[in-house]
Amino acid sequence: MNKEILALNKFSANQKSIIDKITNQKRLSPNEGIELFNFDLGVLGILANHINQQKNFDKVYFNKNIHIEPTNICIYDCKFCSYHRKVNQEGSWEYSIEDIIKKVSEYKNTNLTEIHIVGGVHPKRDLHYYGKMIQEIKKVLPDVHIKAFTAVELDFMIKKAHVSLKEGLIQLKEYGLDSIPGGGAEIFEPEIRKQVCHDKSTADQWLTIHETAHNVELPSNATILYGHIENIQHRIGHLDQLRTLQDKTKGFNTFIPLKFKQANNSLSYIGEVNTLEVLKMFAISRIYLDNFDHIKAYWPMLGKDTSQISLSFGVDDIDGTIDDSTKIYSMAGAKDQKPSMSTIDLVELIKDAGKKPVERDTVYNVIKEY
Ligand code: V47
Ligand code: SF4
Repeated sequence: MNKEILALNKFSANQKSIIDKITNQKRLSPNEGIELFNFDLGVLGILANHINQQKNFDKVYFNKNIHIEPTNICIYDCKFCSYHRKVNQEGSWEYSIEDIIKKVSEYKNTNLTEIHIVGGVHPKRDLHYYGKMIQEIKKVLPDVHIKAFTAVELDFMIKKAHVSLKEGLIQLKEYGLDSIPGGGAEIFEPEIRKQVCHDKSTADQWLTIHETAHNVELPSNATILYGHIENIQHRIGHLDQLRTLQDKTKGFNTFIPLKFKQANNSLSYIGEVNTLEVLKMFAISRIYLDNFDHIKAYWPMLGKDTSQISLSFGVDDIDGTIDDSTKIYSMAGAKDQKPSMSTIDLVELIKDAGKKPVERDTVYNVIKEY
């Protein structure tokens, strides 16, 4: 770690003790996590980089994946969401299982390793509908890893099938589900959650679904949606609940901080946090979540430049090739309206940041080092 640069800064006694804890691999308390927001961004970068080096060396992971968004029809009304529509509303879509099979058939013999499936919560679709979708995909691409359905989608589809949560997750696993993405977490603090997504699964339900998934050996990811009406206490409270669950189950693969994007939704008036705040959030997540191996910058949302800079602020993963298969962020105003990167683009982006590109599968087995 660059101790000379740290020595150039002036720190309070509390800040010195926090730096000592970080360099001695000791866990920070929630109050110490909140204090991190008062640190200079350069210092946070040095500290986050130090931790990331210990966990991942110079490696930066990516994968070969596509997204499938089966529908944007959703019974809920999250205020930050630019993407959901009601049944028959202009701009709504629903792909049939046949449409989806046609799409995935294009990826035979392409070394695609992951299909990420996330969409709206459709009022008529239960776990057997989505289970059959997964089963059909696996007939075409038997070796692909299917990471599908946020806890919010799972909550609805399992209840609709009238089975217990555990039974529902086991049945989905039998259909071919391999892991669960991190969406739907938003912000756990109940008052803020009520204001930004009042009618969907609660924070406790999100946490219980992930805990139950881990217990039936379905690993998952975790997210936070930040940069809207929450404050830094809410952010650290959220990270703290994730850290506690990870201590218990060790089932989370990676943490993905999702910056609120403002276009075309009911919270547009708030605006967006700037790049400095994005980098701060990555660094603080890396420092606070001492039991998470990986921190991911999701490039279709952040853009390529910010994702590249984030690699100096504790991030060790930039997701995948995507192949222009997601609309969630382009509809919310992401710069890249047709997100796609070739393996060569990803490898160059990582090498140009002075890091070592590693292609991984969804659960971080190494496929190829570049
Ligand atoms: O839960 C919706 C977010 C999530 C906006 O596990 C928004 O690898 C910002 O699950 N601004 C769904 N964020 C996406 C998701 C995901 C994405 C990338 C990687 C992984 C993974 C999972 O998208 C939602 C919500 O938090 N979202 N609207 C918006 N306007
Ligand atoms: Fe529906 Fe998900 Fe959008 Fe909320 S974020 S309205 S659950 S599609």
